[in-house]
Amino acid sequence: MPSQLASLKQWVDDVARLTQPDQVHWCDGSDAENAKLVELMLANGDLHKLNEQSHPNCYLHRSSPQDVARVEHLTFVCTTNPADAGPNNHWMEPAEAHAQMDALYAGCMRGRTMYVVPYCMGPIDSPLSRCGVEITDSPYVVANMRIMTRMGAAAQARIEREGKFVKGLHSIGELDPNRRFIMHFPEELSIQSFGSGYGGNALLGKKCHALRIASYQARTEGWLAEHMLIVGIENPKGETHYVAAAFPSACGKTNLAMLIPPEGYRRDGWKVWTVGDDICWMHPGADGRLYAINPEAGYFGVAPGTSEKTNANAMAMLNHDAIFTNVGVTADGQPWWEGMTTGTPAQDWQGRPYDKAVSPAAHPNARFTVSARQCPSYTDKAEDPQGVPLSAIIFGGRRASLVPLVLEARDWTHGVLVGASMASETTAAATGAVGVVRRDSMAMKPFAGYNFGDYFAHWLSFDKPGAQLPKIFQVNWFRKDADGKFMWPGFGDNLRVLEWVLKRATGQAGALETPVGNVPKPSDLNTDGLGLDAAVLEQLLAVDREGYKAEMASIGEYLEEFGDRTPHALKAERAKIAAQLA
Ligand code: GTP
Ligand code: SPV
Ligand code: MN
Repeated sequence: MPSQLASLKQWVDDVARLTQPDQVHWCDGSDAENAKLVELMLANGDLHKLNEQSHPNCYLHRSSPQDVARVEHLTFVCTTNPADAGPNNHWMEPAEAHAQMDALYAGCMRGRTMYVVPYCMGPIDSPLSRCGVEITDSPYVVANMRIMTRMGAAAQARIEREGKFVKGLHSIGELDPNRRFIMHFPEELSIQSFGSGYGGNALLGKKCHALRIASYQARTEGWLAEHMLIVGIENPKGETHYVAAAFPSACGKTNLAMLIPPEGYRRDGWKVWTVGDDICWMHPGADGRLYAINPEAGYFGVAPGTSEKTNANAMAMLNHDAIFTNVGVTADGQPWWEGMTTGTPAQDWQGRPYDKAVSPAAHPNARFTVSARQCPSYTDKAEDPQGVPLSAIIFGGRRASLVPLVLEARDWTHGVLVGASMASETTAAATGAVGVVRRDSMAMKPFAGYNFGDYFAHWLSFDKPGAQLPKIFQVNWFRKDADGKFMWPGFGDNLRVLEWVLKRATGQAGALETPVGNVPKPSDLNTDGLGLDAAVLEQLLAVDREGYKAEMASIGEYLEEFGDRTPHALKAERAKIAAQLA
């Protein structure tokens, strides 16, 4: 139903005048509305029905082959002062960006329906949640937003009560990579996206709102919007501790968030609870602890590599009511991707007969979209308006060498340096080269809506009298041996590392102190039943002093990139460690 809120009505009218749609549809989020959209998309080829017996209510979407990932080179943060966006972002002057976007939007929805999608990021009744409205001409985007956010009438009602919302305008345009931009105007709380239908470029509640705009808002309001999973670890005593972990795109958040404990741990009574798999909003509570909510309501997860062996919880949630984007299909219409242990692909992600020599069955960044509630390990705590208190924060990345399996920061300042210094190999989640090591502070390089120097200072500011901050750690599941094989088994066995992390956070485990942080001695980790070679474990936990001398020099250069905005305390912390290594 059209809104009575004047500012919302006015904006929708203005956008319709600019884009000239045939019709305007206000989304209520109902089942009936979704059924109509699915019918429309089956008819126009946006969706293909998958096998109803094995996968009821599941659909395949094949995107344009030129539109399969985020486009960081076309993503801009448009602040009045370029220094506020920082060297970590592409910047465009706001008036110029608006002129370019207006030219692209002019008449772009002729012959199309314009959907008005009110959404709430976070539980509808949480004071920590924030709302937005996305206008889009893509029914695929509407169907995804319905799964990924609290979308429809309830969100609209909250927006009308609050009178405040983030404005997101999206058109797929012609899906032409040369006419594509993802623009952010943090000072106006608005987003404008054109020319892509892919997740992070088009589902504006996700990276554009919940990270780029929200991180900017969070800085002025005293909280943090982060690219982190949130997971609860219940020990055999029945105590649950919550952990938030930042890993760059396609570096293991979804998998860690829904981890299945190894056999021995299960027998002893360990349980893992999923709160969120990609985004975490953290606010200091009255008791000084940090409380986290997952602003999303679904998972937009990487399909390749997901299997009964690596992530059985994900496999279980993908049997019904899911959208698959750019996966392969079997002859009987079941979704298929690399890493699956059963089935044979008949067609690849572009709908061609599968030929291993031509293309993998699934695009390396093929994705599934599914409601969070379908995950067997999902917990009601994810719906708690207060959020969950955090006991630890973990930073991690893909590092074939140098970075040990796990390392504990000495204090908050050191932890912020560890996060700021993160580096990781690039993945297929963004277009461009894969496997190149780059700095990716807090896994937020593509997502921070403002200057990283200011962002580091904001992180440091949480360390104040009365704060009961989580302990900070770093992990690396991706060390490789001389043959290029992963040295650590990963997945479920990562719980062995989380056990040490939580025992350290509560003062119950040993460690070896080194200049770069505290690492477990081999005997501090539970390796029962793992069958890991002692020499390999020793290598995984070793701190390579020579390697770290070079790393610290490189981190020093990196911190200089943000000039005066890099906090002095961070530079001093780095210098102290470099001196200890020398
Ligand atoms: P985004 O959704 O892009 O933010 O990615 P993510 O961080 O949620 O990554 P995800 O959990 O989807 O994992 C990405 C890829 O890494 C998948 O192919 C996984 O199978 C693989 N992976 C995840 N965890 C591990 C691990 O512990 N070890 C190894 N070797 N691979 C892993
Ligand atoms: C990521 O790239 O980090 C993702 C997928 O989680 S996207 O929604 O495209 O950002
Ligand atoms: Mn992500």
